[in-house]
Amino acid sequence: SRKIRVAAAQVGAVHKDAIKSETVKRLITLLQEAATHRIQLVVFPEATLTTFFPRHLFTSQEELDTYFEHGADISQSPDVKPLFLEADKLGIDFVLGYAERTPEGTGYNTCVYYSASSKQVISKYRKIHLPGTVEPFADPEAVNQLEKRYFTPGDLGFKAFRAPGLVSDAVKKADVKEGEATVGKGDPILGMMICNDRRWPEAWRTYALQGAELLVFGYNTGGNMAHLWGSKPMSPEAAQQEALFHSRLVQQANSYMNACFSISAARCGLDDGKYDLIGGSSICSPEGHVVAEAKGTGDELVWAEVDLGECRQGKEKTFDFGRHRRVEAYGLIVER
Ligand code: CDT
Repeated sequence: SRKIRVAAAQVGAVHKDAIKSETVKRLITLLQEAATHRIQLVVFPEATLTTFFPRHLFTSQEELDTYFEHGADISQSPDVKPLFLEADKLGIDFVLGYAERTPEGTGYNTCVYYSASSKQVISKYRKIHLPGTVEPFADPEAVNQLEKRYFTPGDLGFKAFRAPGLVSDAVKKADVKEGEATVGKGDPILGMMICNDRRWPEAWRTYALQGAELLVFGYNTGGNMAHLWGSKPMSPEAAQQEALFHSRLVQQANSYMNACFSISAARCGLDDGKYDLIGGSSICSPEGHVVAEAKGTGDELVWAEVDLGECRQGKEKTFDFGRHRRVEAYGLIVER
């Protein structure tokens, strides 16, 4: 067995004028709650540190830049550093989504994996599937989604990585048997995505091809964005249910089809009392079942003990890629 204790730290409303250091205090509170359950890994949402600013059109670069983290190392950002120090103190790994402005001036929608046992960021991912538009919608009432304006598509690919310190050396050794398929051995293999990426099977599969056992992602998903989805007109309540349904659908289906656990963490609630973001943070099993889910749309820790050994069933049988995939038939996927 490869048991680890993991959590999604759902984060409720963060208003446009929220003070970053105050928001970080909320994240620290969630981390401290995680410690009481002996959680080893906490996943925070996409762009956790601020309101979901791509809904607003900024004409001032200076104002826009207040929503970004600057510099090469997020763990040294003055407002965010206390979160890293707390994780060290508690011995908890975490994934944090934030808007990154590189020293060269490029904007990315980014997340990092901080390993408490290594005392450093061991992996970084930059969102590849950027949704929305470059220009604001003509309808001044429509909520914007200006990610294509503010961010550049990620340049780091979907690179799986091993997270040290989550399973003990004893477990790692006990798990290795002579002649066994090369899944589920050593440190857990993880992959990170951000929000819209979860709707793209290519993202999941690219990680699964690297043996990923646990995929994690944060999201900001509008609850009433029929104009963006192109769906038929519906009531705000129905639109929110539909958005939740699709979010859950892609997580459960892709966890199953890629024989991996997944953790999704929502930024949710009503930003500025009017911009609705769905909740629904959850943890899914490799058989596609929801093993833990959020009850509300505020700050909430959603956690479970998961046995990564359960990925074997799918990886060695139904979705044993080596035996069953037919790559000679898939060419179009990378040609178009
Ligand atoms: N943040 C993000 O990627 N959101 C997209 C859609 C915009 S919200 C209607 C998502 O896939 O949830």
